[in-house]
Amino acid sequence: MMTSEWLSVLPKAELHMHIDGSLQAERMLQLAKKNGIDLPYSTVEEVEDAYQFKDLQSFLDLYYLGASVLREEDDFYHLMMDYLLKCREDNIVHAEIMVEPQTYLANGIGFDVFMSGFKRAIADAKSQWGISILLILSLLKHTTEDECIAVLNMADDYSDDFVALGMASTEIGNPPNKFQRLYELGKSRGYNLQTHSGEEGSADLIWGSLEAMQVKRIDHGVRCTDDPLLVDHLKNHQIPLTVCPLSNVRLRVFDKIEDHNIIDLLKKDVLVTVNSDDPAYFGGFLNDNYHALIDAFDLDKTDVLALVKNGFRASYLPEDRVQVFM
Ligand code: ES4
Ligand code: ZN
Repeated sequence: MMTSEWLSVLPKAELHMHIDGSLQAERMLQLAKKNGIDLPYSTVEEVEDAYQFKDLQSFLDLYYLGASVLREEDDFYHLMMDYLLKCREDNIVHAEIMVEPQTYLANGIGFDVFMSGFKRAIADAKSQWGISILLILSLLKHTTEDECIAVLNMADDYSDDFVALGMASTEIGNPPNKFQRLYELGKSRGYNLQTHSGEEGSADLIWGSLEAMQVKRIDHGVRCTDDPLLVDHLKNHQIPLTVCPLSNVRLRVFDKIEDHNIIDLLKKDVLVTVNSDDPAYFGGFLNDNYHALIDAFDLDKTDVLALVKNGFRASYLPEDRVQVFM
């Protein structure tokens, strides 16, 4: 019998989590009030009622609105600490967290403000209970390549704090070749390369991400199943997909969790991992995502362990650290 106790004590990794997507309704309302930001909601219920998304864009509009309440160093500290406390609850022992500077820069907030808050929270969590955290510099596909390069340059002062360069936001209309130069620069500066791809967009965009952006890890990637040759390629090269089951249902990539293809991909030996994406918006943190899959596909412990181990194998941890969890 697989109990939720068994799942919750199992050490896990999370590789696809946007820090702004972990901003919970209560914290959002508290920060809006403190910072004098007008939001179209005044109660937790009103915030959560607004989270009915018809596609990626309808989500992104509310996601950037939510993040607009973050202003001071302490706000970023609390945002990060709230998520790290959730990690402790879910027994996430290693997390690779996406930070999106462009969202904050647009509100007039500099790297020094948000990075100090994030780093202070991470240092506190490390000293209080011990957790492994890596940060991913995530740029936004709906902005220009020149803007992204400017932010990559600003991040030079924090290059020791970011393990990888990634991209999120709107993939349709913003194809991989738009960012070829950005990724060449990222590679030359030693970042691991990843990107969101094949969430709403087609398998072609995943091929483009592998070729034009030279990425070695794909966020989402679930549309790969439209192209069997691509599925073979992902399997043969063990290119990780950081899959987000509840997100995919909430953003209508799949109608219902039973239609999700992650278990088919797992059985085909594609390196799929389970993640929460934007847990405050999509109705669940990491363990909720595992539980949704366990219930929908009647998974046994062997299946769950395979998914959990994939989370470590697909991580940017050095091989000797990965082995600890095999
Ligand atoms: C995102 Cl689910 C998703 N897709 C693309 N960009 C994003 N940013 C935050 N969540
Ligand atoms: Zn994402």
